[in-house]
Amino acid sequence: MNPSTLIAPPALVRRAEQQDTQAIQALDSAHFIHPFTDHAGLASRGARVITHADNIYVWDSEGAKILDAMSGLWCVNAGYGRKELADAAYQQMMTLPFYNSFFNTTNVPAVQLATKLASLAPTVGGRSFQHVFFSSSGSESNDTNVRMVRRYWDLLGQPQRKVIISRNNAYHGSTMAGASLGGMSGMHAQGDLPIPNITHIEQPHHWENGLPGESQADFGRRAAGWLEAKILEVGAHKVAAFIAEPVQGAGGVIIPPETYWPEIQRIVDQYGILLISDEVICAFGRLGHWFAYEKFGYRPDLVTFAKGVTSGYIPLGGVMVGDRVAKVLIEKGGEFNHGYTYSGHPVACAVALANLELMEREGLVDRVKNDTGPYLAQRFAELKDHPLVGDAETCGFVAGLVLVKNKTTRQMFDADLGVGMICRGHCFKNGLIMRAVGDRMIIAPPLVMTRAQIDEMMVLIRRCLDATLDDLRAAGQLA
Ligand code: PXG
Repeated sequence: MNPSTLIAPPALVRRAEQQDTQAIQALDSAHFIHPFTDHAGLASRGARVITHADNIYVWDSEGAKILDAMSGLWCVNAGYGRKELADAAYQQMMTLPFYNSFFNTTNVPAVQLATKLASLAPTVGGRSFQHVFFSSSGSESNDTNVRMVRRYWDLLGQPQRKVIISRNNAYHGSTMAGASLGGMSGMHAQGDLPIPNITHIEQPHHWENGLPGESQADFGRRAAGWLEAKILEVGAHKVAAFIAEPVQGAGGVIIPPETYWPEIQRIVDQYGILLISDEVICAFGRLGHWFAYEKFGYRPDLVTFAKGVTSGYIPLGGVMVGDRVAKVLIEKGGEFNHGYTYSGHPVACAVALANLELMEREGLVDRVKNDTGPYLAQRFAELKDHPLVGDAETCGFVAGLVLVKNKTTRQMFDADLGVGMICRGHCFKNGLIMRAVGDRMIIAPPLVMTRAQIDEMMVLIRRCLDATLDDLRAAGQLA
C-alpha cells in the first residue's frame, strides 16, 4: 500500500476503517517506535488502529466500538468530539499559531490561562498560587520542578538542600528527572536511574503494605512516618522537597488512607521542606475538585499539571508556583535559565481556556463530586461480591479493583499467570478499555460519563470479570 493513501484528509478520517488494517499495522511496525512497547511482540500481533472517537467511545479500524473507561490515557476529561475545543484551536492558529515567550514577549491566551488557573487554584492555609510556568507535558513539568526547587534553596543560601524524596511505584514521567522521581523499578533499570539526589520511600498502599489487622487510619500514619524516617536518614538540612501524587494513578489507583496526607503535611512543615503535588492525573475534576490538594486538605508549594487541562486535545502541562517559591524566584532570582520553546504556546493555551470554560459551563467538576462520582463509588463497590474481586475502591472518577485467588486470605495469583492481562484481553473483546497494572484493574472514565453510561460500563466490567473467572477455572487455577 502506498503510504500517501494513509494520510487521510479530515473528511475521510471517519472512514479509515475501510482502509487496510494490515497495511497500516505493517507501516506502523516498520516505522513507529511506540512508548513503553515490546516491538517484537507488537509486530507479531499488529497494533490496534484507533480511527475516531465520540463522547466516551472510540472506534477501531475493524469497526469495533469501545467504551473508553481510561479517557485516552487519564486525560480526555471533557470527552471526545468537543467542537468548542477544535474551534478554539482553529481560531488561534489563524490569529497567532505560535510565538515564543522568552525575550520579553507574551501572548494573550497564555496570560488569560495563567490568570484563570491562578483563580481556580484554592488558597489553603493562607498560601495561594498566583503564578504558573507552562510546559508541554507532565514529564517536562517535573523536570521544571527539580530545577525550581534547587534554585529556590540556592537562592536562600542553602545549596546543600538537594535531595528530593519520592515514593516507590510513583509515576512522575519518562524524562531523566521524571523517571528518576518516579518509583518504577523497571524504568530505573534502563538508563542508570535515578539520577543523583533522588531517593524513595514506600507507598501508602494498605492492601500491599499494611500489617495483618492494621486499620487504614493506623497504616496511614505509619506510612507517612516513612517520610520522617527518610528525612532523618538523609539529614534534614539536605532535603529539598517531597513529591507525591494525591492518588497514585499509573501505580494502580492507590488511594491513601485519610490519615496519610495530614501527617505528611505535619512532617514537611516540621522540617521546612517543599511539598510538590503531582496532579497530572488528579487535577481538573478527576477527583471532584479543580485541584486535588483541596480534597485532601494539604498545602503544596508546587503543583504539577498536564493531561486534563486541555482534556488531552493538545499537549500542555505546567507547574502552579505557590507564593513561597514564587516570591524567592522573582525577588531574589534574576533570570531563571530554564524554559521550553512551547512554554505558553498560544494554541495549547487557547484550547485549555476553551476546555476549562466548557467544564465550568457543564458543571463537570461538581457533577463528579456530588452526583456521578458518588454513583460510581456505589456501583463499583458492588463488584466486591464477585469471586475474583478482593477489593474495589474509587476516588472521584478513578477506580481500581484487585483480582485475587482467595478473597478471605487475600492470596494473589502467581504473577506469571498474568491474570490482569487476561482480564484486559476480555475487556477489549467485549468493547471496554480498562488498564491492567499487575492484577489491579483500573479505570478513569471521561468526566462527561452519565449515570446510564456508568451502568453500561458496569455490565461490561462484570462480563469481563466473569470471562476471566471462566478462563481461570478452565485452567484449574480456581476451585
Ligand atoms: N505525573 C503523573 C502523575 C502522571 O500520571 C506524568 C507525570 C507524565 O506526564 P507526560 O505528559 O509526560 O506523560 C504522568 C503521566 C499509565 C500512564 O500507564 C500514565 C501516564 C503516562 C503514561 C502512561 O497509566 N501518566
